[in-house]
Amino acid sequence: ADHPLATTDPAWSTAASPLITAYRGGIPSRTPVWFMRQAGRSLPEYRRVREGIGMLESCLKPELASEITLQPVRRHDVDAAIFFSDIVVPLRLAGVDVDIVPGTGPVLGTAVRTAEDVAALPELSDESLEPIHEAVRLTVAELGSTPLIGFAGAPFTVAAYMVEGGPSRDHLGPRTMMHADPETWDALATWAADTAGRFLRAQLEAGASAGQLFDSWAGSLSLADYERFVQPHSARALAHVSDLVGADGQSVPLVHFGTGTSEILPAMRDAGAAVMGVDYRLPLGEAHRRLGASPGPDGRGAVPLQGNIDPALLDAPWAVLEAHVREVVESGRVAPGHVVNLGHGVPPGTDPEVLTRVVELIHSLRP
Ligand code: 1CP
Repeated sequence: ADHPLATTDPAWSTAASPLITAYRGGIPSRTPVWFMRQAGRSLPEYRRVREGIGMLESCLKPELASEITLQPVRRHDVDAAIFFSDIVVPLRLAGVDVDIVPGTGPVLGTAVRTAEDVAALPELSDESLEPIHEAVRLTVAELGSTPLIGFAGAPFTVAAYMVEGGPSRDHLGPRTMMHADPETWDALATWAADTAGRFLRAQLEAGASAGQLFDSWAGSLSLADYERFVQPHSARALAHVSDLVGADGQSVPLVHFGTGTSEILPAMRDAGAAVMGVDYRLPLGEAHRRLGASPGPDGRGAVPLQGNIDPALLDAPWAVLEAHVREVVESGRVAPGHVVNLGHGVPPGTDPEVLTRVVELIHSLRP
């Protein structure tokens, strides 16, 4: 049976918002836009509240996480908030020894490499998710009809950090493990899928209106490896929340995103999310064509798209950036729905006034 979410108060309903309308393939009242990594170092107000507080620590203080989530909405008038957290927060909540090192990213106390390491991983409990519930409740109470997007890291991307013990460029460790020790890989990716699914479900049950699965590094996989070793686990993570329905009785929109995914986009869609995020490497028209050209096992072809302004152009002269943004909006018209975003996260050095101006431009273009 479908599981209705808590936010059924019509005054707070986000069902008619431009974001949710476009995610469902409808025509929104204005062209929706938000930015991956819209909260964070590009904002002086973020740097101020984060002073002297570690990254993971700030994710686990509900008032602070909520405040940081709201900052870019106030400043840029974007059409969604994305919950301020990180893909390794559920690992920390489960009891895994992990930290986010400034200038580096997630680092584990000990890498997870053997069957024994995987068997010893602690389970993420419902009680440990309470700070997440509370931060989301505080945030949606302030957001009103602006939707909050919850998220989780996909099993491959999270497992890549776990096997390597930290960031890596080519993700050799997890890619070797898939072939050299497929049973251990399967157990690790299953753990990562259930952990991601519970983390995402906590955010949606507490009031988030949509969810995004970040498989940021899936582009380092061949299509064959993606299909065999990754897609079933991403599908398992998404299945944790596929029974959830919003205030309008329709299922909660889920977005699936990675970088360098041009060759695996249809296979990623087949993991089950309703919307595909597209990185800056693939024009939206081509993404639409590739998805439509290979309808998956359930017959689904082209789907609503999210993307894909090249983050590099945020630092280009305005006339260059403006032409690019107009082209992205124009090319998105082929899809059944389009939410404008960047092709990856906001670079930390971005001038926030440029982002505000990009939002104004997008809102001035007919949906
Ligand atoms: O001190 C700081 O400000 C640290 C920088 C930072 C921030 C602001 C990290 C460390 N994580 C975050 C927040 C974060 N992480 C969000 C917030 C919401 C928003 O988008 O505004 C989100 C969605 C994430 C998710 C995340 N973390 C991803 C997936 C998205 C993506 O950018 O690809 C990944 C890969 C991570 C790992 C991570 N966390 C932080 C860093 C620097 C990294 C990448 C490290 C690497 O290069 O491998």
